[in-house]
Amino acid sequence: MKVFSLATILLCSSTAMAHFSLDYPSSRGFIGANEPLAPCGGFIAVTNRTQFPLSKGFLEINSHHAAADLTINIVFGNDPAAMDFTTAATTPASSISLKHPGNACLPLDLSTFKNATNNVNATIQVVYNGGDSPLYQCADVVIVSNATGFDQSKCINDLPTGTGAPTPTKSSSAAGALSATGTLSTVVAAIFMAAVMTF
Ligand SMILES: *[C@@H]1O[C@H](CO)[C@@H](O)[C@H](O)[C@H]1NC(C)=O
Ligand SMILES: *[C@@H]1O[C@H](CO)[C@@H](O)[C@H](O)[C@H]1NC(C)=O
Ligand SMILES: *[C@@H]1O[C@H](CO)[C@@H](O)[C@H](O)[C@H]1NC(C)=O
Ligand SMILES: *[C@@H]1O[C@H](CO)[C@@H](O)[C@H](O)[C@H]1NC(C)=O
Ligand SMILES: [Cu+2]
Repeated sequence: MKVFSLATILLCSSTAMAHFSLDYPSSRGFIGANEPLAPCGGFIAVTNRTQFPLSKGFLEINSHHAAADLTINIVFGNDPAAMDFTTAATTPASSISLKHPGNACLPLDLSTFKNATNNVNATIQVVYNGGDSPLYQCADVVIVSNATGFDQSKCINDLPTGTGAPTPTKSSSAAGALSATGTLSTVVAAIFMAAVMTF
């Protein structure tokens, strides 16, 4: 496990290096030093909306901690206030435990959410905890049933399918939220981490 903590220190000791980035759908904005600022990493204004599919959507992130716990919240509406994010966080849309650094494609299926219907505006918030402090990124979206503008090719996992890509499991939450749990073996993560470090 030493390789994990060493890697974490190496990867996060530089302020120029992101702890994590939300790469798709487009983030409201990214400033590494501001990522700890809730609710959206220092970005308050709504930006261009990415079409997000009602069912079988995903978020693509790049994680720079050896392991991290993520919570995904969804706030419906055109211009949510900070309080709306706080409210949304009481019924998270998804919880994911990542056991590897690098690219990760996080499934997010909104089809069971009461307020998610065709042409509804929403903001997706990612809360990332890699062991230092909670970090925030947001993406403004429009939920659509026929999301031709959603780029399926952005779903990238650094590890081959079957060896630890995050997999959603239904939860029995009243909000109809999904949860997902990464199942990556620490052995594979350690090998991957070593490769990153020697690179
Ligand atoms: C938003 O979209 C418009 C139209 O596609 C584009 O002109 C503009 O540059 C975009 N703004 C940002 C911040 O991406
Ligand atoms: C869903 O919509 C209803 C009615 O518009 C609203 O009262 C409720 O707060 C919404 N729920 C969420 C999670 O936004
Ligand atoms: C969704 O937001 C866009 C601007 O981002 C706005 O033009 C549109 O009217 C909104 N849709 C609804 C249903 O309010
Ligand atoms: C989805 O949208 C595309 C482009 O807007 C359209 O060509 C296609 O017919 C639509 N498909 C369905 C099933 O509505
Ligand atoms: Cu960090």
